[in-house]
Amino acid sequence: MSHTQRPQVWGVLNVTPDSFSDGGSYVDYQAAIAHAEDMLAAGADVIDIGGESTRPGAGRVEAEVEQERVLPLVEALVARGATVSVDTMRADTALRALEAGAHIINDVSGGLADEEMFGVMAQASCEVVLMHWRGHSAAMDDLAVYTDVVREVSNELDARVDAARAAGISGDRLILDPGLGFAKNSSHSWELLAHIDELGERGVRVLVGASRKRFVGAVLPEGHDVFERDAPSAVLGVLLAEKGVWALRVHHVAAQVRALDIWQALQRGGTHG
Ligand code: PMM
Repeated sequence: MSHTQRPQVWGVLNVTPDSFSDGGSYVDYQAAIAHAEDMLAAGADVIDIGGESTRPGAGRVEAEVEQERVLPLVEALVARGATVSVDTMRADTALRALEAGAHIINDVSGGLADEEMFGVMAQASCEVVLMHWRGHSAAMDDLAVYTDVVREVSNELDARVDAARAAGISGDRLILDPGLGFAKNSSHSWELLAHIDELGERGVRVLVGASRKRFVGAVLPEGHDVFERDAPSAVLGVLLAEKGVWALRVHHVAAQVRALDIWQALQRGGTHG
């Protein structure tokens, strides 16, 4: 079935020195705010702020460091009226982010990294992203072992949904994410995307973070610059919209927003503008 509903666009704000495609660019507070404002002006629905890199092989940062990076930005962007998501696996960071006004907690570990996380989420009324995850970045490439990646990711996400509900987080607050590149090689990620509609069949919203990832690069010429992945990522975002994906987490917001504009113009029969 082909879908026509426009997905949300979430702009990535990595406040880390070492994230994969944008590490170091926005560690400075003013640079981070300026980038967030650019993304909002370009049409981002949500700014997703992360203070801990999750690229393959990355080590953990201290909670205090993560919070020093993230919390001032949450406060500033909430004060500007933005919808703010915080990308964290730590319950304490999530709690402080919610106190600072964050609307969404994006836990790439789906509540597995910190046993206090679901309790914090249950006490709040925020939206909750549960991503498929098998282990911390330092070890995750070794965990990319599946016999049927679509079924296993689906089952493992179902288990997280059940655990979240049991902890008191209602299903309508949940957003599921297949966790592309997290304990997945390129073929795993492509296979998951080809079957992404199956994840949506349980009636829970689906978020996808494909932007600039390795598996996108695997289709492009060797030696390409990471920024050359933005246009292909935007095309992929449109194809995922047709498959009913509810939100796209992207680095280049303007590219994705324009690609969706073109898609909608085509839906309307070329009456755009
Ligand atoms: N990917 C990264 C970080 N956080 N959160 C969600 N929900 N989904 C993702 O796919 C995801 C994420 C990887 O790092 P990046 O910020 O460099 O894309």
